[in-house]
Amino acid sequence: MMPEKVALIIGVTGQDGAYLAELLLSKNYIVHGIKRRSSSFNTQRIDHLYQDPHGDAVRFHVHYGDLTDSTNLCRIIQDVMPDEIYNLGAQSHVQVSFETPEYTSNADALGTMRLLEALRILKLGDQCRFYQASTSELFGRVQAVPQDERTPFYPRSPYAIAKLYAYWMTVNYREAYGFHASNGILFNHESPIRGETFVTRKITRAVAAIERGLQTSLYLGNLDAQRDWGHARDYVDGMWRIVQQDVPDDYVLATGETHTVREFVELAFRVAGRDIEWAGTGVDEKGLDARTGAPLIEIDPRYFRPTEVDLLLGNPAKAREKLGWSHTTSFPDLVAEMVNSDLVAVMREAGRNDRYE
Ligand code: NDP
Ligand code: GDR
Repeated sequence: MMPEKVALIIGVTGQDGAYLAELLLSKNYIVHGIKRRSSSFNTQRIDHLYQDPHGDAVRFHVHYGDLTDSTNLCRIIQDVMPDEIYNLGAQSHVQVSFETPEYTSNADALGTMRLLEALRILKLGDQCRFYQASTSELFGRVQAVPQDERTPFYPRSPYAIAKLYAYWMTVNYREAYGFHASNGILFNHESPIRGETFVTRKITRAVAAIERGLQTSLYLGNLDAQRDWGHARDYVDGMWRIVQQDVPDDYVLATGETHTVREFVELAFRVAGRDIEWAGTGVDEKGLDARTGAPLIEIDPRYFRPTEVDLLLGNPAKAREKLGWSHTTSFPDLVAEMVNSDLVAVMREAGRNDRYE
């Protein structure tokens, strides 16, 4: 058994927060998370980890907080006295960041500064390790293929620009004040609990709904974007490994494979037993059911971004060598797990679970 450590996860209600909380609890950590107040429930991904706070030996605690509120962050850190902070909190949707650039900068850029500054004010910089959720979006208009820790950044959205600030603040607190602060530059990672407006989950939910007769077609944007997609479960293990290193540093986590959105669509429908044929070009392109000719995929220009990131392909050699990390879930297994999970989920939501579980 490892010695008992205390971790604080900002963004514990998100996809990665939920997987990381599970991982750390399995490693005997006491885990604290920060959740935002919301008018409807936002804790579905961590409800299974909930422990009655009135009981003995509670190991999972959730506090109300927000990256835009420095005094709240300072107080929580002072109360919790964490050994490790994982900053996974963010307005994390690239397209939404074009609509909300000020809020995205406040939460994603200044929020990171607030956490680092709280550690400095509380004089905890030498005892609390810090992980920053940096992103392959930093590479944006890519300057080299594949991308690694030395590839120059060229961010292409308010989200990526806010994350660039957070990346450099993390490096700066490491260099200026000797913090154990590290960036994980993570390429896209997905799972059955991925947010439903990211393209992978949007596709797998639609495939399931179409398969169950609850929906006829799906509108998408740029089908030719290429992403290096892995499974979130593998990536939270990488985050933990980064924080355990004696010397803080920055690491790319990626699979080293890239696929188009179009390939993701084809594979997801194939898992559900349908083949897609493409017809037309540009915004008139359609994905047709190869057997019936029914249009399953249509293009909606609303989903095109003002500036796109065309091709992401990571080189995880440094993580492999120094952290002993590599992904374990293949692209086809990831797609299959997501589609199969959504086939069950959409029927449960429609109140028809008895027929499919
Ligand atoms: P999610 O969008 O699923 O989760 C984001 C989390 O941040 C949620 O818990 C959300 O709360 C919380 N949050 C949002 N705004 C604030 C705020 N103002 N104050 C406090 N918390 C806030 O993202 P992922 O789990 O997919 O990603 C985790 C982190 O990793 C993010 O920072 C993301 O930008 C980054 N990243 C993700 C990658 C991926 O492919 N998934 C790749 C590279 C980086 P709520 O539930 O209430 O919305
Ligand atoms: P991304 O993920 O922008 O890479 O950011 P997303 O799944 O939103 O987009 C991937 C690619 O698919 C194209 N696309 C669509 N995207 C969405 N959301 N909806 C559509 O209908 C659609 N059609 C085509 C996009 O144009 C894009 O090229 C994710 C987030 O998790 C970030 O927080 C994280 O930093 C990066 O991954 C790495």
